[in-house]
Amino acid sequence: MSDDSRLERIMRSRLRLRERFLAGKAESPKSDGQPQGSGKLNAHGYPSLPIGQTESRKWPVLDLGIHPEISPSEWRLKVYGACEVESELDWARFMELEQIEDVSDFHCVTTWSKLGIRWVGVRFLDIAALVEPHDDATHVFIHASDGYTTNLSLEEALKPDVLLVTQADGEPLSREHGGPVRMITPQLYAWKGAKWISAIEFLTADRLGYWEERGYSNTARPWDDDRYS
Ligand SMILES: Nc1nc2c(c(=O)[nH]1)N[C@H]1C(S)=C(S)[C@@H](COP(=O)(O)O)O[C@H]1N2
Ligand SMILES: [Mo]
Repeated sequence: MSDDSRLERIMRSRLRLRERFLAGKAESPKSDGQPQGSGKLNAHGYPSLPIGQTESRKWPVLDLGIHPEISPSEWRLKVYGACEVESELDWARFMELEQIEDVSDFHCVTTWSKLGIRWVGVRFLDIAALVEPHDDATHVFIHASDGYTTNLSLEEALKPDVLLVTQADGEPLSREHGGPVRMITPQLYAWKGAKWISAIEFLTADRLGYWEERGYSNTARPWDDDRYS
């Protein structure tokens, strides 16, 4: 396939995914409806401190206790499942994708929130477009190098602030926070964002991840106090 037609297909896939995102937004009045919380409104018009959360100045480390040591040159991201083409990105290819700077908040279900982290990373949507997800793909299952997994509806994953980040507050993302690359999901509780991300799997039906199987909410909306199922 020529580079031109490949690019064209990625662009078309990107536009289709964007339509999916917009359609999903209209269908989820709960998350975009009556957000509960306090504090200044954030970029989405939501209170910066969701109901039941307290601001933390420090950024705590929370995980299963395994901190894989992965150098950027060793890091790989597999993208596969219900999609037209499969892909394996290395650091160099990842860095060629559009690098987004964004500021967003981080809400842990254990009630701390870290506000205003400055991130650099690549939009989930741009990575998804590379593999041209099938129209019947409804969810993504995220795999991490410590064995952790988490699941998201495709509509949530396609939100423009969902990034695979390599920097936080001007520094390379540290190993304990999931470096070299982790995902962030600012509009959901932070367990939906896998540290040490290793693979993105497109699914045609939902499949519960590590915490979702153990009683955490599948939808995980901080402004609905939507912590456990
Ligand atoms: N790979 C991996 N990602 C993970 C976890 C984990 O155990 N392993 N824990 C999740 C949980 S419960 C939270 S609150 C955040 C914590 O991220 P932090 O340690 O950078 O604060 O990472 C999420 N992502
Ligand atoms: Mo968490």
